[in-house]
Amino acid sequence: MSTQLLAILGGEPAFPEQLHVGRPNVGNLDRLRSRFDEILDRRWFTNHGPCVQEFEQALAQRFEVEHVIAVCNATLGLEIATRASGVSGEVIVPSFTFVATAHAIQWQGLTPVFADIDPTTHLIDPVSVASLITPRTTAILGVHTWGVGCPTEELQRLADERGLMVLYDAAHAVGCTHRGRPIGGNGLAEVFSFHATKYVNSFEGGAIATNDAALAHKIRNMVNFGFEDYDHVTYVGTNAKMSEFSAAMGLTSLESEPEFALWNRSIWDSYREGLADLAGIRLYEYSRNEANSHQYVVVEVGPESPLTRDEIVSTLYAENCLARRYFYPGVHRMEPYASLTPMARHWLPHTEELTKRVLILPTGTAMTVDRAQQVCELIRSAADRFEDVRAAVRDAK
Ligand code: T4K
Repeated sequence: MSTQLLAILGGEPAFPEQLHVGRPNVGNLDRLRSRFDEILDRRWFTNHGPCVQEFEQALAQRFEVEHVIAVCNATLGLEIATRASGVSGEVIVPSFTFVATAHAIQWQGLTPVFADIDPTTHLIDPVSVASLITPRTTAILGVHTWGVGCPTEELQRLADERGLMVLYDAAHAVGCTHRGRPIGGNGLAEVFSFHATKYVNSFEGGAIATNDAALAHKIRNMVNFGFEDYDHVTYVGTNAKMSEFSAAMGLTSLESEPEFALWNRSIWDSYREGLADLAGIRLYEYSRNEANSHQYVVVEVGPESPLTRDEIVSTLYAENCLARRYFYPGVHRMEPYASLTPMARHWLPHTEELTKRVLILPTGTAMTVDRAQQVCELIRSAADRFEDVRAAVRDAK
């Protein structure tokens, strides 16, 4: 047991500086600076410049897909991928996801319909999906949550039987495999995020991956106002282009991905060791048969834990460890969805339960194995003194 008094009980915070979930990984700074200099010298800043082209090629190779179109963020990427695919009416999505997945649908005047998840994998449940299909359903938008591949075969079979399209939100899935292959080629299209907080980042950014040449062509035009060439517009388009500076960051961070992977893995191992045997605490395990970035250190706090998830988050916050509740309270409980589908909570029992249990711990290159061990010791100390901690959390409210 640690002898240091917990900050929530009046001690000094364990960490002088805040530990974040989502501190950006950078990679080789010198390489990044030289890329920036080249861009400035070239005076070519956007509109599918050489860095964006190089980034798209590198990603296509990495994802083992025919076509990759870089975009300015994954939210617009999802909007464009679904729009270019001809999705209409209702789209089935998990509620256990970042709100952007549903917003990308709703923003286009389509209707997201929330499916439940498998409580073990945290992934969209095909049985729940099947129960929600109506004559208005045209697509399923799965999410490879934590970079773990959805049950793609079951979803595709269901979609084929019912005449639906399948697309994937692969925002978490850079550097991850599914059934032994890099995520990127499933369904009609898959959409990745390179937001600053992601494992590989381009400040803001995303990419749409597809093996469908006609769809790729349409997406590429839509990303650039619908321009086919200088004077010729073929679709309603938008501006979702990635800038050269973003692509430079993306390329630099992609080059360092193998180091990020090893770093994250060692931190994840440290958490695994440190949290072992703690009552009611389950670390989400990644399959040893698949590659995973270990970008998400996902902890489930069950009923056997002496402290609730929220009490643990409050304890860690006091120590300057900004653990996060994902994806609380569930998209179906956020507006406008809570008002539009107030009954959704009744068919989402696993989502309702999981959003109360999950917390995410900091990792990435700004973290260290030692700090991860310290975080575990803090959780252990808090469990040992749970009555005092509970009272302190209550008093702090
Ligand atoms: N689909 C899924 C499944 C997603 O998870 C996401 C995004 C999307 C779609 C949409 O992708 P994008 O359109 O963003 O490309 C973050 C990110 O903003 C978001 O990209 C991400 N998912 C989501 C899971 O997490 P917040 O609300 O947690 O971000 P924020 O600002 O609180 O930052 C997290 C922590 O990181 C903070 O404690 C501070 C630190 N931080 C953040 C930034 C931006 C830094 O240290 N430096 C930074 O530059 O949403």
